[in-house]
Amino acid sequence: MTSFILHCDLDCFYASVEVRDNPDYKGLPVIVGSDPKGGTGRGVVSTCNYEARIFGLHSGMPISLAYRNCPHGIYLRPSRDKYNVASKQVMKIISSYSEIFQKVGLDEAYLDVSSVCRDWKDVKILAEKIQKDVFQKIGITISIGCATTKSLAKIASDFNKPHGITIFTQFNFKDMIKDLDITRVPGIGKKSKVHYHNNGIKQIKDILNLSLPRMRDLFGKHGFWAWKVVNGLDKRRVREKTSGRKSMSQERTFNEDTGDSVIIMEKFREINEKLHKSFIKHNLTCKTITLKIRFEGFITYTRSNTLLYPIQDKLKVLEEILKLYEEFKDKKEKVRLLGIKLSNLEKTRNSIQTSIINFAHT
Ligand code: TTP
Ligand code: MG
Repeated sequence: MTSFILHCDLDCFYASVEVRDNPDYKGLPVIVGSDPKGGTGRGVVSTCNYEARIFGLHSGMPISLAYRNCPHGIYLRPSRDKYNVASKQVMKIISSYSEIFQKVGLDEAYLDVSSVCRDWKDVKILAEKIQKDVFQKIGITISIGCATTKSLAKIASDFNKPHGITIFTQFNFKDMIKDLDITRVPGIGKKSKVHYHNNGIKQIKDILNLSLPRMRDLFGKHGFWAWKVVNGLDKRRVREKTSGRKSMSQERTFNEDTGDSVIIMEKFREINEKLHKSFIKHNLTCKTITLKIRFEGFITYTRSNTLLYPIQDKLKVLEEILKLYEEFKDKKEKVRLLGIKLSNLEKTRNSIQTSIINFAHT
């Protein structure tokens, strides 16, 4: 099944919020950053709008240089509280379009819409709807990239900024990315670029022309990753929302402290059974299992194990708990309380509603 992944990135985020709140700035170059002090200021540009980018201004540029290139710009100090509020509002809107949502920083988010879209036409309609929704409700623009993997979706969102929607299908993505500079590949920055350039690799097509073993020979793990990205083989999943729940736990205090291993095992089973029921009900998996054990005299220990893969199976959870319990089983003291906590929760993939949301008509 084809995955449909969206990467949403707000356009010149801080500057967009400033222009929204001061309509007089519309159409003028707006720079958010430190005080330029007439060209002698220290510090850098946090961001600037696209009107300012025409003058060569960009994030991270010394504010003095920005001022020299664009003295007539509107220079503003950042109002972070305002940006935090706008970010929360935008994220709420984006996350309402799919349960599989991952926020990255203040102004980026991934959405897996595989279970709500049948084809790329649906994906486009959905992206347009999100874009419109954000603009109407929050008053700022967003660019959206749609592709089969997270990294390709990220490259796509940057493809046509601002206020763009770019779709890389499984059929056309190589053609769409081949002429881009290699620094568009997430992970290839200014430093690693030099190494690639020294080997004659400047555009994405130069990577596409190499085999995986060759890329690995030349650039090690880094090359392996870049090759996977441009060939659409980045398998990372969009982290799934867990309805805000971070962990699930249950604990039981024995009516009487006990050293009886049969009673202790029975209690572990009972707690695990209870947790498993909630797990099934909420379609959750966990990666981290924590044992809590309290002995007589209130001496309490917790021990955790984080697995490489999420689990839901109740026998597997019990097995992990018993492994953690090993350390305590020969203790002389009697046990007063036992607890299990499951954390690092994710929604299971098959739990995502398979019904197609008829977003085209809402
Ligand atoms: P970005 O998404 O990198 O940039 P942007 O949203 O301003 O512009 P674009 O249209 O290219 O996406 O960063 C998001 C916000 O993070 C940005 O508005 C300001 C802040 N930021 C800094 O404060 N310093 C920085 O160096 C960068 C890159 C961003
Ligand atoms: Mg942005």
